[in-house]
Amino acid sequence: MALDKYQTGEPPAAADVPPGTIISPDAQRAQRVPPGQSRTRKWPVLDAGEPQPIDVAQWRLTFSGLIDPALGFDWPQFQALPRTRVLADFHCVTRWSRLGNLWEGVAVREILGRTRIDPAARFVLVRAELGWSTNLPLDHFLVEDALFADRHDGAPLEHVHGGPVRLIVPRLYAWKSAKWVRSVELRAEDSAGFWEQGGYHMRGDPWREERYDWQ
Ligand SMILES: Nc1nc2c(c(=O)[nH]1)N[C@H]1C(S)=C(S)[C@@H](COP(=O)(O)O)O[C@H]1N2
Ligand SMILES: [Mo]
Repeated sequence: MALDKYQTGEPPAAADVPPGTIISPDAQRAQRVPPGQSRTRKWPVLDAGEPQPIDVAQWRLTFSGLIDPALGFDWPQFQALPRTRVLADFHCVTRWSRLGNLWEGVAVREILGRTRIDPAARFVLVRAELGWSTNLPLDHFLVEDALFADRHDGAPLEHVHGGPVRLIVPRLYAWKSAKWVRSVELRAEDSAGFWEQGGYHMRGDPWREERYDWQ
């Protein structure tokens, strides 16, 4: 389903989206395209490598590090969690932005509300299939519009876009939104992920053009 009505570039009104949808702050701006970005209406596929299709019978999402207790979800357990819906823009550091994505899944807050976070936790390291990883500050992860998404624009998330489940962190560049997500570790110290080790920014705010750490 192509939800073209969300791709006008105009800020959506609450009445334009399904009831209960969180409209990400970026999508509420009058000017929705961050500096140095260009709009695309297509949805490019971008990754460092695509894993084999994932059988949900083998799928698992785990949370470890500075939390007590650690958490883990298999597919039926994940599907039984309370759901959320987020309308958000998606900004790739290679300079394309796709506006008006309707994501559905389970909020990061919903999951981390089920454990106790050690006050020393300040960063997260997110790991995905094929050893890929990305890091971000914990306070940028615990926002109300960050979620583990299994649906996009009304359809199950396609494998090439990270299905069955990917992370979506709408307020940061899209490389923080790990496709084929497997685990999350809460940490006291920051630890560079796959592209961060190659010089990409440890935070990655598109409105500050935090593309590379040397900027
Ligand atoms: N596992 C994994 N997740 C990833 C990547 C990757 O290489 N591997 N690339 C990131 C980058 S740079 C972008 S722009 C988005 C692209 O998501 P898309 O292919 O669904 O457009 O995924 C992000 N998540
Ligand atoms: Mo990207």
